[in-house]
Amino acid sequence: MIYPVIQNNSLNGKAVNVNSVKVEGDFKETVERIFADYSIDTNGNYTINVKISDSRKTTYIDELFSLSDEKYFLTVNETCAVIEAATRRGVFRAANTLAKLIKNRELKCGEAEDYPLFKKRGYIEGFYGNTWERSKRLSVMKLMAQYGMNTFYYAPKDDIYHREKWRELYPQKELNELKELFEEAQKHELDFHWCIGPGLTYQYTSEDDFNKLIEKFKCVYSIGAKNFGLLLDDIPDEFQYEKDAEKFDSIVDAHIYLINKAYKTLKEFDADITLTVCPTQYHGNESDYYITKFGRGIPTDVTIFWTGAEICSRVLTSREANEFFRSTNHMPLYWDNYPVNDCEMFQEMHLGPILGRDKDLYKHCEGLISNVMEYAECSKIPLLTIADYLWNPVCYDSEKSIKNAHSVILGDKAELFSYIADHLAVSCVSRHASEYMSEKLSHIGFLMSTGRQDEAAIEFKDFNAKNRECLEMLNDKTVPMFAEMQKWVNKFSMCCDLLDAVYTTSLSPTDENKADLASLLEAYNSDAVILTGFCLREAAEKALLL
Ligand code: LTM
Repeated sequence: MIYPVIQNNSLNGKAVNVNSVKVEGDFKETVERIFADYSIDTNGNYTINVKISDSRKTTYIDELFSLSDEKYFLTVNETCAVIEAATRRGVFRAANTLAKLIKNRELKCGEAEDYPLFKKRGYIEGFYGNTWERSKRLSVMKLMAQYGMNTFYYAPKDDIYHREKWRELYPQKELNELKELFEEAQKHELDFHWCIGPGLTYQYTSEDDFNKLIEKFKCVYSIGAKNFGLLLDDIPDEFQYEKDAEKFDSIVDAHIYLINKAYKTLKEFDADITLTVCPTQYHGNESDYYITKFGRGIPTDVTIFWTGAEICSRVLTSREANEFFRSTNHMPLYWDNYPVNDCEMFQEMHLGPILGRDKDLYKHCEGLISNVMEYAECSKIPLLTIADYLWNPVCYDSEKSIKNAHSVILGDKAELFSYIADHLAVSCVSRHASEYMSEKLSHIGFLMSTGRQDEAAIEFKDFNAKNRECLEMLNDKTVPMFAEMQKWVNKFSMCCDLLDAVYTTSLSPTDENKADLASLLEAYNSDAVILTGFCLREAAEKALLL
């Protein structure tokens, strides 16, 4: 099975064994590069023929009643495969699918028709904390494009030129870095959106501030970017300058004034420029005064970010999205605060799959943009599940998707990794903690209390041996993801010791064993990093009472 799941797939005929390919037709270079990224030789003999056709078949998506530039068809037979699409982006998607099928040895004769259901599918660097390093940025971009995302928003809260020093133009070095990122996004068919967050110090009545803002947009425009974001989240919701308070009745009027003026100026400068805005009320009740007035006060082609009922929403529903549209005349573009783990969440590691987003949400919103963690490598895991959901929400299966994500990122390390991953899924989308460990401990407890000590011993030793094997693997810092997980790995090490002490004390509840267990438990509990759920503490406390 490849991910994201193909919409209509009848590639189920005779198996085709392909070791190398030869590309012919349109976008040859793009397709060859994609195959090279999967380490598939492009000097071979299985022919891949690319045809561009702008027909109803290659562009229209029935479920959406709209055209898409990402739809494609694949026809596979024993000697060649044909890709049909209307644009480079469609060919890009098709080539990734074909490369995955070949790489997984799953290529079979037949046909496939594929297209995404969410229009905008992507991620935003919109978190507080250390900004991603260059190489990590490039690596996440490439991977997410391979798995069907089409959008990237640049808005790191800790890029000083994005927020704190918004008035200052990027120095040449930083501008060059942005240019590289923009070009990389283009290469991978990701729409690049550059955002600015001036609201901490912006004076709405100041012509000077307005001109500085436009100059900043123009500075980034000079690298080729045309999709912009004006973010007014996490700023004071009261006026900071007397002149503003005199001119505007309320803060929302100032925001509408700024957005309309900026949008008009940018559009006059270049009609292709697009604008996304983040309101100061970006979550909650869709029909509150601020957000209703905000939406109705700005042009309908300006996109509005919305995080749902909460800042980090457990669910995103079609009903709420419809309500948002009814109030604001805009479909929301979800700024989905998952897997981000900044601010109060900094002790959590969010590695679980995306959950709780309605299957038909794509009909009621502009798209969904996931806000990532400061840990780029770790973010790849939940992001892969988000990419699956966004491409084909109807067939999205969170368990299969997360399993695939583990194997994409960790290969043959994936199985052992599940011993720590069991504990790292607690977030706004799920409260389930340590499900596997909980099952194990309760079964071992049952065996012990029914006099089956031998069976309990085997099961316990096997379980904690796997935990320790996992721990040893995690101590390999050459795996980029493991290096990022250090504080959770340290706590996992304490967890393994605690488990041994629980077992030893359960078998032999001497004062000495209990004292050892109590001190390990105290150390475990006083480390604020969040790892296991209640089951471990419960088992330890029970053993102490024996
Ligand atoms: O969510 C929004 C629109 N803004 C900020 C984000 O920058 C931050 O990463 C998240 C999660 O803490 N919360 C916010 O309010």
